[in-house]
Parts: sequence; structure tokens; C-alpha cells
Amino acid sequence: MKRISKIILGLALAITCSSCEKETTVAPVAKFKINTVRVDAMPVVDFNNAGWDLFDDADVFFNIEDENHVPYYLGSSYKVGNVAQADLPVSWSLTSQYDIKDISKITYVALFDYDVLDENDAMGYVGFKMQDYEAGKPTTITKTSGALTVTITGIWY
Ligand SMILES: [Ca+2]
Ligand SMILES: [Ca+2]
Repeated sequence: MKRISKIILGLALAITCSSCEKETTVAPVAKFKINTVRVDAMPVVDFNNAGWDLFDDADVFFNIEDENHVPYYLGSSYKVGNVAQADLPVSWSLTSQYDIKDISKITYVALFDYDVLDENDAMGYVGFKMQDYEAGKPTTITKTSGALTVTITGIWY
């Protein structure tokens, strides 16, 4: 009798445990990893209506920034020299994937023209709020902001 009640107690515990485990398991929050960044379109001139460089075309690179525009991926060493409009699109495969861990926040891809003698020229930025894409989970997303169009590809995990 004693033994039976022990077994029953054990069973009851097992059932309770498995059911409470189920209750505490919430749906995993989706995250996104950026694998490639592509610039499909970029502004022809800077904010002063001048060309990006005096004698030739823009030397293009991008940074990936968080919602406060703090850069977490610095792409200046992967710049592509003298990109004319006819050269577009240009794309980069990231050497290390960029993890967007909080998809409720905006992740910016900011484009620059690399300059040697003065500060790099900002060419614009595009913001991606991955939460907006969570339902369909597309792996390629294109977004335009002003004259700049950026496509990111990656994986949901
Ligand atoms: Ca320049
Ligand atoms: Ca140049």
C-alpha cells in the first residue's frame, strides 16, 4: 500500500512537472542574422548638391547601427572604390553575420563615402524593424529611404 502510494505520488509529480514545464515555455522570440547587404540605389550628390568626391566617384561602405545610431558593425575596411550610379548594385557578404537580437528595435544600415583627407561623407541610412517582417519571415528585405535603397538578406533563427 505504502509502495503504491509512493508510485502514484511519483507519477503525480511527473505529470505536474511536465505540465508546469509546458506552461512556462513561451514561444521563442524570433531573431535575425544579416548575411549580406546590398546597395541598390544611392544619392547622386551630397547634401550640398556636390558630387561625393572632387575628381571621381564615391568610395562606398556601410556600418550597421542600433536604434540610437551606435555603430556595431564597421564596414570601412570593406569599402568599394569609385562607385558610379552605373556600377550599382554593390553588395557585401558579411565576414561575421550581424545578429539582431531584439527585433522590436530598429537596426540601421548607414552608407558612407570614404574620404582620406576629411571626415567620411554620410550618404544616408535605411532603418529595418525586423518585427514588421516576423509574420512572413522573408529572408530578403528591400527598403528605401530618400534616394537610398538597401537590401539585406539573412536568416531567421
Ligand atoms: Ca567625399
Ligand atoms: Ca573616390
